[in-house]
Amino acid sequence: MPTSSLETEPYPSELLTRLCTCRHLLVLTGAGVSQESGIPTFRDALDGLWGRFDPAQLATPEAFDADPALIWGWYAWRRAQVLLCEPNPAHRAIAALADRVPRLTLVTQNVDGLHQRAGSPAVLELHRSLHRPYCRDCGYPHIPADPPCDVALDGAPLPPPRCERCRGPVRPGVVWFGESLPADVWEAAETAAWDCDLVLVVGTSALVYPAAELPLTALGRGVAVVQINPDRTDLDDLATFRLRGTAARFLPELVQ
Ligand code: BV8
Ligand code: ZN
Repeated sequence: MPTSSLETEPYPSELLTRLCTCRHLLVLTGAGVSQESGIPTFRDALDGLWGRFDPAQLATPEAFDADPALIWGWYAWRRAQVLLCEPNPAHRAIAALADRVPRLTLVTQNVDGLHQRAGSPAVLELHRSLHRPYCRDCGYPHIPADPPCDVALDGAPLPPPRCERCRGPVRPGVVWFGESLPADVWEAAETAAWDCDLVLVVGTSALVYPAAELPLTALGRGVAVVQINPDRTDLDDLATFRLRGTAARFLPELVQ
C-alpha cells in the first residue's frame, strides 16, 4: 500500500477520491482531536497540566479503591477543565462529515464529550464518559453537578459523593485500565471495522487496546487507513495515507 506523508500539501487526490466514493467511513479518534480545544493529551499530560499525575497509574480501579478522594478529585478537576473548553474545528468537521458520506461510524477513545457538543449525531464512546459517574457498589447513576461546584482546585483530593441508593462511593464514569469496555459499544465498533471501506484515524498514539485493534482489522481486509497526527505512531508504517499535522489543520479541508 502506498503511503503518502504530507506536511503542508493539500490532500492527495487519491485520498479525496476514496472519500468521495466510500460507502462506510469509520472515524477513530483519540486525545489528539481534543488537544486544540485545550485539553492535554495523555502523552502531553506527562509534562503538561497533569504533569504530577501519571494517568496510567491513576486510571485504574485499584487506585480508586486505594484513595477514592485522590482519584475522584482528579477526575472532577478534569471534568471541570473539559466543561470550560469548546469543541474545535476538528470536532466540527467530523460532525459535518456525517452528512457527506453515506454512512459514518464515529468511535472515540475520549471521555470528554466534545464530539457530541460539536454535533456528531452518534458517538461510540469506547471508554465511556467523564460526565456519567456511577456508584462503585451498585452501579446506580450519579448526576454530576453542572457547572461543577464541588471541584477542588487543580485536582486536589476530594471525597467522592455517596450513592443515593446504597450510600456506596460514586466513581468516575470512565473505563479504567484493566476494565472491560462496554460490550455493546465495542461490538458496534468492531462491526464497523469489519464493514467499513475507509478508515480515518485522528489523534491517537494507537497504544491503547483493544481500541488500537480497529484500524488493524480494517487494514487486514485491505481497507485504506488514513492517519492524521503531527507525530509518528505505531500505525505510521501500516497506514495507507499519513497526514503529518494536527486534526484542526487537516479535517476542515475535508468538508470544505
Ligand atoms: C480491556 C479512560 C479487557 C480513563 C482510558 C490487548 C488487548 C486488550 C487489552 C490490552 C491489550 N494490551 C494491553 C491491554 C491492557 C490495556 C492497555 O491497552 N494498556 C496499554 C497501556 C498498553 N487495555 C485495557 O485495560 C482496556 N481494557 O482491554 O478490557 C480486559 C479486561 C481485564 C483485563 C485485561 C483486559 C481498557 C483501556 C481503557 C483505558 N481508559 N481512558 C481516563 O481517561 O482517565 S484510555 C486513555 O488513554 C484515553 O482514553 C486514551 O484512550 C488513552 C490514550 O490514548 P490516546 O487517545 O491515543 O492519547 P495519547 O495521549 O496516547 O495520544 C495522543 C495522540 O494525539 C499522540 O499520538 C499525539 O501525537 C497526537 N496529537 C497531539 N496533538 C494533536 C494530535 N493529533 C492530532 N491533532 C493534534 N492537535
Ligand atoms: Zn449504590
